[in-house]
Amino acid sequence: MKKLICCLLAIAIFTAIVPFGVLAENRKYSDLVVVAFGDSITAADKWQTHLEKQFGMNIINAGISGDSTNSAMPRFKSAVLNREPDVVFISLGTNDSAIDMAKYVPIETYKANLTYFIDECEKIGAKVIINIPPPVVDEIYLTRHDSTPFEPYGGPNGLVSLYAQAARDVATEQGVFYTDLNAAFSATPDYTVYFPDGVHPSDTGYKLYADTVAPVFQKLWLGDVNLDDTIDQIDYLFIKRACFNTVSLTNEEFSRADINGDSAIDYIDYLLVKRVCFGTYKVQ
Ligand SMILES: [Ca+2]
Ligand SMILES: [Ca+2]
Repeated sequence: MKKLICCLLAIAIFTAIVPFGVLAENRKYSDLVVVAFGDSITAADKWQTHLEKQFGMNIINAGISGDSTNSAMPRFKSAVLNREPDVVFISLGTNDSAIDMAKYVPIETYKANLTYFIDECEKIGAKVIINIPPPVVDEIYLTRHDSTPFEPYGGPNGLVSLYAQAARDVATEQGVFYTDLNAAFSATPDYTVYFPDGVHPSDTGYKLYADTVAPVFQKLWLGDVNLDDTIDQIDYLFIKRACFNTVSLTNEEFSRADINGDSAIDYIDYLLVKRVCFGTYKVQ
């Protein structure tokens, strides 16, 4: 009997002290399958490189130059879904808005295509981030395009702005995160310096692009300390134990545990995650 009590006591102490993660190592960003689905801005593989360094992960480049949501549609299954991704960046829209060209996609079709992409990703459990189309520089863009079809919209960038808003609307309606690259570039003192050919970012432009995407990617996993796609009592206990210094978190686990983003893990973080578990708080 004494032996049994000792044994039960040992188990109780073990489960109280030893964090669940010791038994099965937590997933890391480097374990994720991340796909960037897009056009030439993605095909250049530059904004992804910054993120790969920052998060220690690989991003599969599924960008094809010149693609709109229509022309990318036939390869969506093979380039994205068949890879069974954890995260999909969808970065399309600039080519859709090229109203003077055959690749033009009307805005309602663009919205329907984005909605389809999101739905299909969610069916296989992939998280989606919509990268909002960045602005274009009219003066340079119009050296290669006929200005007439753009006039009702105040120029090419006026039309891109409508597609940017359409993408925001779809993301909001579908409840997925988006990276507002259009707003980020437009908010700089002179965004035109970032687009030497009027459409594609320069190296500093790609850095700004990546710096805008990074916090959104991070937010995608906020609260999910062990990166198992669920925020539950395991995450709560990780945060609580980190708070009491009975478990040490890696840097990336720390960033996912710091719910309120104040660079500290304390009772506010574990109370917020507890509320997420009970459905009374949503990580925004
Ligand atoms: Ca989790
Ligand atoms: Ca915190």
